[in-house]
Amino acid sequence: MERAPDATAAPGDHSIVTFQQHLLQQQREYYPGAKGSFSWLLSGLTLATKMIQARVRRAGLLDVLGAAGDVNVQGEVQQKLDVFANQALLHCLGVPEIVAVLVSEENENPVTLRRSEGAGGYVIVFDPLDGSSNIDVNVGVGTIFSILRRPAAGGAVAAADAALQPGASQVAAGYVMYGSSTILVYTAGKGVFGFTLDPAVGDYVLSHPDIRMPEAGNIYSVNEALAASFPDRYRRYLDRLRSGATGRRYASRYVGSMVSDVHRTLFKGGVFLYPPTDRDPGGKLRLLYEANPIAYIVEQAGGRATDGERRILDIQPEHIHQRTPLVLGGRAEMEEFDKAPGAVPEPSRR
Ligand code: AHM
Ligand code: MG
Repeated sequence: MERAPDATAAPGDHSIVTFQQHLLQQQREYYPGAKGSFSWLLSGLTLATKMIQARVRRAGLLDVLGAAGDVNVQGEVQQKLDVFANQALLHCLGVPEIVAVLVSEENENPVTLRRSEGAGGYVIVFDPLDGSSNIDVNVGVGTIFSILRRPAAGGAVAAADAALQPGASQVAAGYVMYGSSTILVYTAGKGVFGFTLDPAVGDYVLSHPDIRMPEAGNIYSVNEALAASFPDRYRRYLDRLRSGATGRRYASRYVGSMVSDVHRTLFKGGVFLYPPTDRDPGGKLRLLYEANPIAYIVEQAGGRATDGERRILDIQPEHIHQRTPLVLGGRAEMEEFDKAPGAVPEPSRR
């Protein structure tokens, strides 16, 4: 895969493309009538993720400061990072002229912005810091987002319902992974693109144009400690992957941070699963701000994502915090899953 040159090593090198430039290029090509509000909204989103990554990068230091900060009246350093991430996104996206409703994993109810009639064409749904329980041990975490249009019925649609659209209606989706580098992976339905944050210039630079998932891989990714309570079909599928019956040899990798596990699956191929369990019979992951945006990216990269039975992007959500089982992977792994014998119980959704 072609990599962008080092932005700092080649002053004046015009082959460097920032995320903002990429958006403008795509708009010129596909949406010539666009008025710029979409790219404005994305610049708010990327600003928030830069603020979050700056905090994540100093997480261990902030813990030290946090102890001293007990005497600090501001109390800022005591904030948990997921609360900080949520506030950064709410702040940077709280533009009533562009955004009507914000839905966050961290907020029980949707946040409605006061806007004048006709303003605020978008609904943004996000998980501010997915996998945040891993932050204490320096494991990659991420922000996941999904962008929808506000339903045409305008003010008549209650805020709580504005986000209840199937994933197939997403205008754009992406995630930012705060890993060994900070990378933004993004789709607006015209392929998947990766932009690495260049700390020297403070901008996301196109590093992975047109990401395609390998058709077959050799990694499966699942929390195997829960396997005893997976439905039979999932257990048999995993048995087949382990036994070599598929004709391929598989290794197991599980970070427990969805963005990290999905990112690896996107680049190296294979399959990622979060099946129904006795603890979470409807699955653990959230449909609106975890499964949908990731499924959109995976499909755009040539893979598939299902809840074990249905295409994730076809599911009509009923609640903003609804959960779903999730199976996503490359063509070969998903075909094997389709063939695995045994019925999946109808998922009971929250
Ligand atoms: P979170 O949104 O509370 O961080 O939970 C979601 C995370 C995912 O990142 C990850 O795939 C999953 O939970 C791991 O769950 P488990 O520890 O049950 O394997
Ligand atoms: Mg999450």
